[in-house]
Amino acid sequence: MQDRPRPYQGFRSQSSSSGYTPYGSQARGSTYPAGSSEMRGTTSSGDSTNASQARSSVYPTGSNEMRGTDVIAEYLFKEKVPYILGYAGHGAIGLLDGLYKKTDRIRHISPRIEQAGGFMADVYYRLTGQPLAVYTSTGPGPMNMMISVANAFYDCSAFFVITGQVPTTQFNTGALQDDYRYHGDMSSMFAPIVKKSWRIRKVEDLVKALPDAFTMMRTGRPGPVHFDMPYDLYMRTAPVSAPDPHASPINWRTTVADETVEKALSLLTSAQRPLILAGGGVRVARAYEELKALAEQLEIPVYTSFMGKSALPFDHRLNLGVAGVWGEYPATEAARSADVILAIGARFNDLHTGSWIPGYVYNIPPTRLIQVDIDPEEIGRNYPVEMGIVGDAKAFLAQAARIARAKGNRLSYGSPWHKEIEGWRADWRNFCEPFERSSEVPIEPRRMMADMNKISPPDTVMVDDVGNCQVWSEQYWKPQTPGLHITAGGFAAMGFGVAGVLGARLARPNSPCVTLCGDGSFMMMPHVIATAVEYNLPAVWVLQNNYAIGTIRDLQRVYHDGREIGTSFVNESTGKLWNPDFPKMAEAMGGRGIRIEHPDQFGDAYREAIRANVPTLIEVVINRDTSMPVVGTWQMPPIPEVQPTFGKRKIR
Ligand SMILES: Cc1ncc(C[n+]2csc(CCOP(=O)(O)OP(=O)(O)O)c2C)c(N)n1
Ligand SMILES: [Mg+2]
Repeated sequence: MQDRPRPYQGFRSQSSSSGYTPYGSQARGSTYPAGSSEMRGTTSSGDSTNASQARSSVYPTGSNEMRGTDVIAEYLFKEKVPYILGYAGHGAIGLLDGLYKKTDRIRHISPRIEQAGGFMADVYYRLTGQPLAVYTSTGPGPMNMMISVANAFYDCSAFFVITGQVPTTQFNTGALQDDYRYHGDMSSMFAPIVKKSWRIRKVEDLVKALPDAFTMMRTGRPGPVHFDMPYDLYMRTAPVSAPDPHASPINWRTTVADETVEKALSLLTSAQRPLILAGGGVRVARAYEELKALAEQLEIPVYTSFMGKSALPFDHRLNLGVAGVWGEYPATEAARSADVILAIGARFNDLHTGSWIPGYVYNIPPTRLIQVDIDPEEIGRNYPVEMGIVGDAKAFLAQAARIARAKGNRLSYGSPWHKEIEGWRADWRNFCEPFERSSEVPIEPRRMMADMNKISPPDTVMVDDVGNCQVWSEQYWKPQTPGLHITAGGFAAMGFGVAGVLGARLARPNSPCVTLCGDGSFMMMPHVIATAVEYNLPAVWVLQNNYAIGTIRDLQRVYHDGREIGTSFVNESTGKLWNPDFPKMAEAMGGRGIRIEHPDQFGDAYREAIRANVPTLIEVVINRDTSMPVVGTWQMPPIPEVQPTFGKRKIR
């Protein structure tokens, strides 16, 4: 038994003595040579140039060897992975062969571009905690996938990515899609956007790599993992069987010392203006109940980062909403006024903190920060900490709630701090409400958001796309059920919501799944409507048409004195704003589409879209000049930062 194929050898020497014949029957025959001990079923003694004989020798019966593809398929079954998403190419058909006639055990979905499959898997994980498998062919396929992998990595979501590579016998040859000039491989390219990438170089490698990869993906701070898989290995065999998932997964949900928690709690409860910050880590850990229990026990108000939105139901009496540049005023005002903050799983990025400039969102110090994170690297990264605690959000919150209960730690509801906060809530409500009743044409975005909040059932999953559309969701979407708001806060790839909403539908087939997207972001992934129709995945795309990549246009208006270029959709010959006919696009792909120009039409259209349960696009022509209220700031260095348009900077 030859351990591994000999690179650069066998293939060439057997296909042609005088030269190298990468394609055609000779090459194919020589890849599965009669009598080779590498391949399953070596009994054929036929002419190696006969393609049909060569092919038949790859699928023998009665062998105790397994093809690489079968090892992978069997392992995915053992992990109970319900879906595999991807886009075929010559470097993936070997993988697909392992799933042939097995799609009753794992459903195969082929979106119209690799990236869409990644976004779907990302959202699926965020809703279920179950990683899906995602595959591509070689070369451009993996690179098309990369944006969605990065998007998941930045937001601590996870899926298993397997991308094709030239066969082990063709490295460094210049074979189709071989990165031979750098002798590169996809592992090098994926390295900064996955938790780990494995260079699989023989079938046997899969036996250890698969369980390791699945454990790593879900352990600690989750993230995607990647296999760089030379495509011959799908069809090659080895005397192995599919591994079992690790029997005793690593327990990282360990608690910290009780004394540490007690100290943190006493700091918090002896404060005048304490707050709890729920970051994305609370959502990743699904620590909703634990968060609620601790907040209610302590009677301490909770606010969130954008990634943490929906950690508590919007109407929970202790929930202040999101803080940040485009956050909600009560949360932002409270954050800059607090004297002690207990932050759980938050990264303190620029959009959340007002570019770290004191007084817009934070005053740390003097505000004292207790920062809990599963990743020690995050602690103290952007602000000094009074206490840094390495721990899992769920474990920590449960432990803290237990200790607080035992000690009877609590602030009394109705304290001066609570009263102050009530005042800020009222100020914000008074500011927002008139917009929510607006009958302006083109439509005021807050009016349509208010209608969506009224009409959406409590189990609606909202997947934001990226842009102003996302920010309208940040400030005005009201998640009723914990965990059902999803946004791309880290890498923020446009198209995430447009495609990701189908992943939501896979995860929650009985819930309305909605994305709020822009005309820019929709046009990055419009084909997803075809996928929705193809696989019967009804979703609702609420497309805010402002004939612009609005966020960026706004930045030009604010930071570049209105010098707009490259940010509006204009027909060059007419000079007029232009976009395609979005409803017609949806209809051409088998979905439904409707254009809404008057606010009074929106509610009925949205209600019907949710009821009808068919893929539906609602284009809403919004006022493109409505400014996003700024409650913090976001600086574009070196230009000085803008001032809030609601509330003001407060340096303590
Ligand atoms: C793939 C990608 N390209 C560019 C950007 C930069 N970007 C962030 S928001 C945005 C505008 C999005 O436009 P649209 O979807 O129409 O939303 P709007 O801001 O108009 O609501 C752009 C270009 C990005 N985040 N992702
Ligand atoms: Mg737009």
